[in-house]
Amino acid sequence: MAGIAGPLVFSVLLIVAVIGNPENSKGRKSFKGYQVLSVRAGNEMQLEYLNLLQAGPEIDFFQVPSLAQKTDILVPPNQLREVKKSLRKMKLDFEIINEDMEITIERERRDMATRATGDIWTTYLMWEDFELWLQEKSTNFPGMMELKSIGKSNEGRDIWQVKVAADINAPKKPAMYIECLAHAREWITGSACLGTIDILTANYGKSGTLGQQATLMLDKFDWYFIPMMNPDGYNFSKQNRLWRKNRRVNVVSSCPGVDLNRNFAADWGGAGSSSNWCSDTYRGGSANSEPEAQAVINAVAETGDVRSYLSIHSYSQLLLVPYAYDNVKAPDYNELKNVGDIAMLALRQVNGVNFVVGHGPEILYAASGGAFDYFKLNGVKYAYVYELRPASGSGTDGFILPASQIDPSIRETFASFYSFADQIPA
Ligand code: 0X9
Ligand code: ZN
Repeated sequence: MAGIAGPLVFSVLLIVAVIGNPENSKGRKSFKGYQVLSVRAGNEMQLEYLNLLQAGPEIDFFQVPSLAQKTDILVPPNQLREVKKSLRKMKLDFEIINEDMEITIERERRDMATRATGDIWTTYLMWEDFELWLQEKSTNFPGMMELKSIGKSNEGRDIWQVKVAADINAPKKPAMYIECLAHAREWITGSACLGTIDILTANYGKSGTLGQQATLMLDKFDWYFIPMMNPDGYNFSKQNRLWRKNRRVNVVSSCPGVDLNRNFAADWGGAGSSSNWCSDTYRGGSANSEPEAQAVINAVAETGDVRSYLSIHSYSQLLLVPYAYDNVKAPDYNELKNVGDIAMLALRQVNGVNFVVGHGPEILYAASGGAFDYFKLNGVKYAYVYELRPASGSGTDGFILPASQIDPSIRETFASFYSFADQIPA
């Protein structure tokens, strides 16, 4: 314990430190001088230290600390020296994978300014434009698409559900669900939902590969999308590009937000979640406490006969097979793993991008309260989590996926959705 004492004191200091939140001229949070360190924990003591660091309010963990993989952490400039010193003291190997996060964010902003607004294939649509796109698309495809508000967020925004069907007025078919943007900063996931809606509506009944795929998908199933599960957080990510949680106001702390992927009643309060409001994995006051989670739970229950629930996240290039909440595999794990392997083969065939398939707690970390575990526990057989591009530890910019990768990312993800539709019995 003596070895951990110094860093421990430092962690406590971190928790109590009052740290400014510098904003640039546009009211956006500035990440000037923030560095991303990629840290590898090799033993339990080092892991415990990372967990302590994570409890502090100002260090942003891009992954939950784990012995299974590297953890990328975002450190503000005024703590860099101390953090690096304490990591060295704990003999924790680390590598600086981003020298200044503000430069990365600024680059993205400049790049997006040069792109046509409203084109989901070449740019990220922010909250207003995202809603507008959904509304316009459903107006253009009234026979195939139904846009429905399934509830309101904490700040009163609609949580939209999009149903895409071969014939919207025909009797119901078995349902496939795809959920995106539970985590605000994972912008590419919103593109994956919108892109899939776009491909399905544009290609149903047509020839060519996409035509054949869209036709099989819609002849066999009805498709339901929750394209933006966390509209408040997503809207806020304009001001703070690395925001993750929703925007629930807390009465006893100045840290808002609940992690929606820790809030569901799937071993709620268990591994990989925090009771600390300021943590990025704060689980909320009780299971299913968040209106965004409730809306999705009710919508899925109302739809009924749901065959698959795909939670789309980023980043790391993974497909996670349930359960995530603990070191326990679903009884049909092997079957789901095989189906997932084939889907990721289809994904890889598009652009050669490799996704690793496996059990979350083994290849990533245990995480309770996740939406996909909740639906798996409640009778949806094919429940998975995607972690889209980029790969972790690849020296890239993590959540800030260049807009030039939206198009290829949508296409490869779509190919895997087709493969799931092809393999899953109707
Ligand atoms: O931590 C999460 O909620 C997901 N990762 S993310 O970086 N997008 O936040 C992973 C959820 C599923 N997790 C595991 N099976 N460990
Ligand atoms: Zn996520």
